[in-house]
Amino acid sequence: MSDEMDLLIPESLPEDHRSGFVALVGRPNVGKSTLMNAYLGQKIAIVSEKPQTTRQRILGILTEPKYQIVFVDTPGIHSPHHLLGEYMVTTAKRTLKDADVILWLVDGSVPPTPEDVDIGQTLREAAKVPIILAVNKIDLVPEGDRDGIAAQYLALADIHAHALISATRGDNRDRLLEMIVDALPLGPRYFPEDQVTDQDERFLAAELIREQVLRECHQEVPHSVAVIVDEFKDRSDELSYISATIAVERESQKQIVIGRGGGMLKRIGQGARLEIEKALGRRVYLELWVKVLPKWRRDPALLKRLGYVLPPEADSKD
Ligand SMILES: Nc1nc2c(ncn2[C@@H]2O[C@H](COP(=O)(O)OP(=O)(O)OP(=O)(O)O)[C@@H](O)[C@H]2O)c(=O)[nH]1
Ligand SMILES: [Mg+2]
Repeated sequence: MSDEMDLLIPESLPEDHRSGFVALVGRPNVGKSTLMNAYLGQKIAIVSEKPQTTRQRILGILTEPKYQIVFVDTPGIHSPHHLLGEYMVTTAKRTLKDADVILWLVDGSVPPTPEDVDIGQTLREAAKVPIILAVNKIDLVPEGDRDGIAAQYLALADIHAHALISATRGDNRDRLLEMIVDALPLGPRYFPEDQVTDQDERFLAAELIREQVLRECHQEVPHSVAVIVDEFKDRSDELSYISATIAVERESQKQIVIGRGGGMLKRIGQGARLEIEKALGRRVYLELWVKVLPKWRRDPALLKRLGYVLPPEADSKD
């Protein structure tokens, strides 16, 4: 071991300690956030049946005696139709450049889509680190069809290793984790061992509210929603007060989110309160408001105000 390595690795860690950033990338809805949450054993990133759930880069830090994996969950890569979408795709692509390992997740219950082909192309052009392919949702695929589907994805990029997994049921999740650790470089812990994410409680609360909107509302409404936490106060050790605004793009969407007699907003609030209480480990008093911010997804100033700010660029160009 070199002198330089000795400096990087504190004595308490084994000599072969591995660490690094693992970019979780793929098209929307393939199960990236589900897989990260499964490895962390808690809800770090919100999950929904609808595509384009994750909008920002979210870290999930898994620390074990022999390694520290920093998962970087990213928005699904797609063809964007507005500035928010462009922001999401750029965020995901920038993450590729900072990664030590790329974990490319695909939906094994369907053959590759044009978006998968494009991502394969991007990876062929941009990736300088090992790419591990995880063919997810195999619980939905008859055993005899699995290898055939995997072969179609394997042909799309230069793949270092691959696994057929089910993020929800657990098939091959441990095997995949071993592959990730094996592909990581030797290195120190980048984060304290008890830190699991880079998100603060305000961001988490906003996301858990948005998750309920995704669950309860349909068509274009979930995609037109942003959540801002206006106030977050600890009233005591056991109780926090949170006041948040659900921003939508049009008056008609506001009516849908409020619902008849306020019923929809009440359901969103009840669901979110339970999730936030679970995440924070204390009781929460949650107050929700709904406001129209016209065309916020196309407005650079509003995007910034809502917290959609690009992560710094690693290299010269996207
Ligand atoms: N059957 C099955 N469903 C899964 C599996 N993994 C994830 N899902 C479901 O797929 C849907 C999308 O999961 P997410 O984790 O939100 O997907 P994502 O890739 O993070 O999506 P974006 O954030 O939109 O890019 C959810 O309904 C999950 O429950 C799996 O292994 N099997
Ligand atoms: Mg996600």
